[in-house]
Amino acid sequence: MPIPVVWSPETRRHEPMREVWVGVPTDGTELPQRVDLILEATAARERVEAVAHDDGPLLEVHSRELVEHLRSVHAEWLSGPYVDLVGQDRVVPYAFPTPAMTQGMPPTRAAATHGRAGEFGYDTMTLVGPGTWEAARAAVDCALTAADLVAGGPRTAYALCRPPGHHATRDGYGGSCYLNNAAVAAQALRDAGHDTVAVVDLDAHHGNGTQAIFWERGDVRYGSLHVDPGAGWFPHWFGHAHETGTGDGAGATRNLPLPEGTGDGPWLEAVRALAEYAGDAEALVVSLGVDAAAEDPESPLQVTAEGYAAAGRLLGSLGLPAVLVQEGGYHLATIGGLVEAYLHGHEQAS
Ligand code: SP5
Ligand code: ZN
Repeated sequence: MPIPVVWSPETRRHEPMREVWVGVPTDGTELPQRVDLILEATAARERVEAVAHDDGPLLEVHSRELVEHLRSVHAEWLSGPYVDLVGQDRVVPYAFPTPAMTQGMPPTRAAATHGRAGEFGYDTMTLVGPGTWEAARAAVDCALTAADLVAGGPRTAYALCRPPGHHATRDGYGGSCYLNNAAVAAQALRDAGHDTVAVVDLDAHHGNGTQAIFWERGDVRYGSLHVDPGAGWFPHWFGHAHETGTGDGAGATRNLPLPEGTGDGPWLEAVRALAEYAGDAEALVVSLGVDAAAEDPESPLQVTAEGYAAAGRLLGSLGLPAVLVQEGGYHLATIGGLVEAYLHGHEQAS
């Protein structure tokens, strides 16, 4: 059955402006055009506009503090002295209450907006501007609407989420991600009665946020293949093979870090291993980042469109109800084709 595309025009409203990387303002990579390029490449498919959902499943995977911060912080920034003082309207943290500073002492919430920004944002690359909240919240509605479509039976739906989500933790945002769309989809599938859900993350980067959210849970498994953080790649501190979960989640996390330059052969070997790992779950969420592609400027993996199609066939052949959630993918000339290649492979096999 052809896979429908769930989308929202609101997801275009987030404009990253720039990413501050190692102190240098670089151009934003996670651009609104990504939505239109993917819509274009999937134009033959049925389109479903996302339906507004309440915050239910969102607040099962994120703290209310993070959600309220993201909802209100941009207006607060505008009402402060920042636009005049610093000359730009994006919320950007500059100091972070990490253990290096707190040393076990409980920090008091910062009074200043630019201080509080560092309590929720964990990097300097992920700016909050006008429309960021509306886009991130609309992306969650895309994921939830897609989950509604598949909850009834063995059907697959693709959620064209933007901004992406897999780096967003329960309490924090970063890595171009604000709200964790894939985690929300997994939670919604759990709430719809699927006892075990597997998240398979194909994005070139490790989804530290999704891993963190389900770290102590056995009912949602997380499996990821990604460029090895041990070779120097974001998210640096997470994504190693020795991270396998704890408590009820012991053994429910599986990381397959790959060397720089990995191409279709070994990449698909890893996808096969994750498909096997996911196979006996009752429902599937795929974090569909297409930044592992050879052309992508943000990762050193060398996967082709045929590789993504083959990954689709491997995961589609599991025959599970599946929500496919857009994550990264930054090479504007090819992202649409890569997404379509995956969707075609998945539906062929399922
Ligand atoms: C969802 C996703 O794929 N997030 C990617 C986050 C990783 N970003 C790390 C960026 C590091 C350097 N970027 C240089 C940008 C030049 N414009
Ligand atoms: Zn990525």
